[in-house]
Amino acid sequence: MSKTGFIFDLDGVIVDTAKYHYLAWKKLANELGFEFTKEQNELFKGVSRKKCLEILLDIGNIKATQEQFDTWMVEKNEDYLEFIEKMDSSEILPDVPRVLKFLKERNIPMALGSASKNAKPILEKVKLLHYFDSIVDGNSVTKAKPDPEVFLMAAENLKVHPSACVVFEDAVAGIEAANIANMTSIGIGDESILSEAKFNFKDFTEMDADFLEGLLNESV
Ligand code: B16
Ligand code: MG
Repeated sequence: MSKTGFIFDLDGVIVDTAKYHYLAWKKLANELGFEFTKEQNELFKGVSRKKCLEILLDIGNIKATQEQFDTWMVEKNEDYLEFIEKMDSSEILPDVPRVLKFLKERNIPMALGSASKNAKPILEKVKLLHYFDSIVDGNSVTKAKPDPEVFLMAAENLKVHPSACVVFEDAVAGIEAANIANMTSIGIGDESILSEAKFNFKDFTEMDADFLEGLLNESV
């Protein structure tokens, strides 16, 4: 079937916000008296803010009251937003604009499907918001990936059948969500980690126009 709707994850696909999430979580961990490594931050990719704090507190072996938990969530996000404030178009990952332009020129409906509650301001900062017909983010969904809710909602908003949708994802849970939604999953990143994806690319520089044409014309 030819593919008529395209859904993009945000962190790890369009921009690398993981490094800012890391710095903000590390600051909180250090304040609470323990270390948080870049390797541990890998567990946080594609995971909701609340779930991330639960994992962080497990790492530090810290029991929190509900009030402390809520305070730390706010504190981490405020620190994260300070980094976001300084973002500009130079932080867009390689060749993302080329792919967005290619699809836009062909009037292909496009959506964002992200766990982040900060997705819209980030897209505004890097000046890519205008490409998207729909933004489905952490504010719109109740179930986290690998639940397919985020992508099914995006398909519905685009008015495209799920089986005619393509999803670009950098997280294992996101690939799983796309597969459960019966969409064409495309892994962006390490192929050995994203092995469940239908197609794999290290990044968008490896994805040529023929491949994209192939998706549109049902020849791949
Ligand atoms: P926020 P994605 C995810 O983005 C990040 O990968 C993950 O580390 C973060 O915790 C989550 O967004 C929520 O972000 O705190 O901004 O709501 O990959 O789903 O675009
Ligand atoms: Mg991601």
